[in-house]
Amino acid sequence: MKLYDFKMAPNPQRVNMFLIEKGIEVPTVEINTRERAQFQESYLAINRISQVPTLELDDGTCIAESMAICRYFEGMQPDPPLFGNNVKEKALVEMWSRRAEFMGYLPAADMLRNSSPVFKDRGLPGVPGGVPQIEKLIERGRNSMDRFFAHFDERLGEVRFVAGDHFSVADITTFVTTRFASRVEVNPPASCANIARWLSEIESRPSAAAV
Ligand SMILES: N[C@@H](CCC(=O)N[C@@H](CS)C(=O)NCC(=O)O)C(=O)O
Repeated sequence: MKLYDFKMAPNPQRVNMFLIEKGIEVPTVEINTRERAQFQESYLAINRISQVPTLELDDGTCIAESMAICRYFEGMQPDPPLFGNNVKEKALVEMWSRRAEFMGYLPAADMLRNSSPVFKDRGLPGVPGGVPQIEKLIERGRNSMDRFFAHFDERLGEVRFVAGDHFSVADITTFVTTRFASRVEVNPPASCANIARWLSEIESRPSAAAV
């Protein structure tokens, strides 16, 4: 088994954080997307859309998409459960993971990819011919991030972890998103005391070192 990884990229970081929480070690191959390694012929055979991470199983099956990889490991090693303990928890983990991705991760990615010189002509991931940056997406991303922080602060005023009483993959996505947004100097406002409380708890977990 091999994990095609890029330690500084947020989606691989989600998988790495998940693996540390599970106590699972997997050999990795670094695909440096800044050096366009995702577009090499050899990697195209692993992931046709030139994105990281991808997990290659011993039988040659390639599983891409961070959450699909995490679900594979959840099935192989259910403890500790990170996708919820029962039907209700599983649904809540799904709900909050999707909100973290759509309200937080995607706008943060829009902001970075459409503003940073490093992402010039890389407005979307995995497109070999390039995608031009669109300046208007920066402001739209910032507005979405404001809504994301306000909504998650309210949530974390009611519960200890994003999906409820237990640490889950929803916390992983929310944490990686928060760190990712800080790269474009977008941080939770000082008024978000509940996010601050939750962040200090997540930062104290050994898995936070993956981010
Ligand atoms: N939906 C995919 C997204 C994967 C993705 O966007 N990966 C980025 C790194 S975080 C990438 O491969 N970027 C390649 C590029 O910039 O061309 C997942 O959840 O794994």
